[in-house]
Amino acid sequence: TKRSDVSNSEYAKFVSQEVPRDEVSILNSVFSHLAYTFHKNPSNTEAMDAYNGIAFTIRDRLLKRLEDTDSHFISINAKRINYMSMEFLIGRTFDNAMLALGLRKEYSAVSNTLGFNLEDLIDEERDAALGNGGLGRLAACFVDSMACCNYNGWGYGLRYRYGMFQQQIINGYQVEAPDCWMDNPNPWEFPRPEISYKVKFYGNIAKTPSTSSGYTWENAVEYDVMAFDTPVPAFGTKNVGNIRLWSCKTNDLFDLNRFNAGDYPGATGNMVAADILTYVLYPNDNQNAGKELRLKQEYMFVSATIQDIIHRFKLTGKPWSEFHELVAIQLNDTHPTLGIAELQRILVDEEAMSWDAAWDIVTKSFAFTNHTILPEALEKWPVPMMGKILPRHLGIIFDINLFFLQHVEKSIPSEREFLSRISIIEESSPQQVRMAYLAIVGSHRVNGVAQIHSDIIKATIFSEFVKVFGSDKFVNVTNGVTTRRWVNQCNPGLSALITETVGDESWVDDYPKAHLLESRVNDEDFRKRWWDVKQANKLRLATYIKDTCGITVNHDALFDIQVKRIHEYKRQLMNILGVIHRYNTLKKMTPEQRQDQVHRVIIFAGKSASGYYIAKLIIKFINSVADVVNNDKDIGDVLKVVFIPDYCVSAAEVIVPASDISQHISTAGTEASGTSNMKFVMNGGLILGTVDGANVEIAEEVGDDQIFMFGVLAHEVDEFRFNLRYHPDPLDANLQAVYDTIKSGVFGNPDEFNPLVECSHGPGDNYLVSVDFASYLMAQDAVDALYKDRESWITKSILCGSRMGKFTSDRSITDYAENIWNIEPSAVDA
Ligand code: Z16
Repeated sequence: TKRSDVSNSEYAKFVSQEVPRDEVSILNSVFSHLAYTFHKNPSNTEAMDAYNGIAFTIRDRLLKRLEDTDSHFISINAKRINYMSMEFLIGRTFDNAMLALGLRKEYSAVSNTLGFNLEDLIDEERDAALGNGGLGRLAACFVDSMACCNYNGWGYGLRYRYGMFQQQIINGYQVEAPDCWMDNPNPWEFPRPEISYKVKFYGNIAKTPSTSSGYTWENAVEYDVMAFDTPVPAFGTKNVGNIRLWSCKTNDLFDLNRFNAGDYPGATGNMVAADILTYVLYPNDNQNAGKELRLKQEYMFVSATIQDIIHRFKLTGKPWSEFHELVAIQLNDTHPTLGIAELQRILVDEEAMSWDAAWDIVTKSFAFTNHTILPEALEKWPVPMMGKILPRHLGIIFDINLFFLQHVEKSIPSEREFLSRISIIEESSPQQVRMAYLAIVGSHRVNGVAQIHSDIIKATIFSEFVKVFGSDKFVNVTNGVTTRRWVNQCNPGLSALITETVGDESWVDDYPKAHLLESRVNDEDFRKRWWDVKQANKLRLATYIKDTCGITVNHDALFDIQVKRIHEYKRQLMNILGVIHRYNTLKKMTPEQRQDQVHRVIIFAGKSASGYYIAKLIIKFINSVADVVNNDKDIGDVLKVVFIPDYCVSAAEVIVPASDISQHISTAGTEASGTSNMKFVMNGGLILGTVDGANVEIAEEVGDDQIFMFGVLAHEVDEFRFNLRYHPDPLDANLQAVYDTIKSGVFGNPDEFNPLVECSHGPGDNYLVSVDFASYLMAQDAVDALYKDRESWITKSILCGSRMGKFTSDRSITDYAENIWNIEPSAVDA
């Protein structure tokens, strides 16, 4: 009773206080953290200390809001969205949080008082790089939008000790180094040791009458998995989001007896086995490596998350029949699909529910997002591997499949062939579990991430399931990006222009308002300032390039940027072959003619999966070409080629606002959506792209005239592939000339690069580089021509920037809320 007295009186008064927002109070709280959290005083405070001291005061403010948000949603019994993702590519939080709290000016003054520039302190923060690329960054944008739009949404993921590797470029080659992002204190996470669950692996299944299902999972190895919470600051609301990341507890796995006997490896063996589960993020984007440790990661993640969701549900005291009214679970790709089997297992084995009642709850709660049709990316797990690690889940998956196939047989009279095509179990040797099929069967909605992609999955990889479940189960939710980070934070110059035009900052969380920019397209003064903002951002990037690569580039040149994961389907190879063509063309000109050409800086950045041989060779090739071009006295400033190492979220924040043109040139039908395309256009860059992914919808929004599009269409790709194999056309003369240059040895040993020649023409040309090359060069010529006409260029840039309202992730999240989750927003302070 004493404890509850306290919470009713003094404590209640304490927590109801607003956290002070004035400069003096903030400064005092910074002093307090410097002194009592970090053992520092102003005379021995270095930049890192200042960052930490300040960040911890923001941490305090975020935690208060997180608690308020949570109590609010609990008090109104709000349905919770659980966004399950193996990846959250968050990047930095500091600047984002200051902007969200509306305290950036105050913190800037406080930094100055401590003797630092706020910008320098911002650079002290390490990126949280718990993701590979688009999929992980999308998850981070979605949690931002859920919070910002006042939805009750949490992200669930894994707390990897090592995130996406750091990329070094040594002698032109990618070299990977571990991402030791936990070496410094992390102000943005809250360890929650009291929130922990047991997760089991291995063992065997026993038939027992003691459970309602008749099965128990015995002799398993057990680990304790604990939560770490990462609050997600939201702009324009007091709601704060949360990403709950899991990690193993290892301390009680230390074997003191072995230690005392001098067996040190033996003493720590179990600790290591538990720790290693979340050691490292698998660095594959759109590629499935099929490693046993990855399966264990997926299960550990899924099991802790489902237990946590159930725990929270039970606190409401509601009956199981209302589970799906309080819980939605979104699967970000197939990586968390075991969650379906895990929830079914807990309900039938531990909660004594009948199979059918449990399955009804499962399918009403889960929904599945597909992000790719590339066959090498689709997850399949060998049945023997799954049987060893997760024996009960394998049994449940076989049962799910049995009931599913029985249902199909009854509802559509079908031959064996049809059944084996849609079976969750592939009859290969060994058999494989097709995770996407399990995700479809266990979900009530399946969505693609751009209209063209959603259409393609219904017509191709999932067409049989459309026959079984009907078309309505398959929907589209076009991706989006958060305008908080990708406009307001990364481009202060542009943000000031939008704010001035709109009249206030409301566009930051109501992005369609940016369309007002269009009304100023003929205003001379505005046009000049628009151009100046771009030039200033290009200067900022030029400085970054100088610092990271040692290359001097002229910021008056056209900045042509392709930054994304290195992958054959994204066709960085076509880009660099085009650069060689440009180089050849320039070399043939007189110096006067050359100076007349549009000057270009071609910028690449991106990581290759560590085991992806061709992608790594493409990086080396780009660097070899860059070396030659950049050191050619004839060429000078007319053409520069740059490969920026270690592309990451914080690098993107410098790169994206600085493009004149960015390239999104995947073979039609291969890029599910793309999201950087949206960021570039929001920041006033034009795009050069194929008719693929979200490029299609961007063109619809900004107008066909505003975008440079080229290349074959998705429905033509198969035929072109066939022709390359069996009836090849003669090789394009320009491409032949490029190959001749490579073979002459100017870029180094031509034998080394021969695999790239072989995979860009003829039967090896899977991604139709040779087919699209001519139209690509024509589109590039059109880019040059327009850039010479500066006034037309500025007009297009403004029109693009003003028409991107659709691509805020707030719209994506609202689509999910209305069409899949069936939830309403609710603000904590409303
Ligand atoms: C990924 O980043 C994507 C798909 C996938 O299956 C796996 C990973 Cl790690 C990307 C898509 O390639 C991209 O087109 C899309 O924009 C992004 O996911 C977000 O949907």
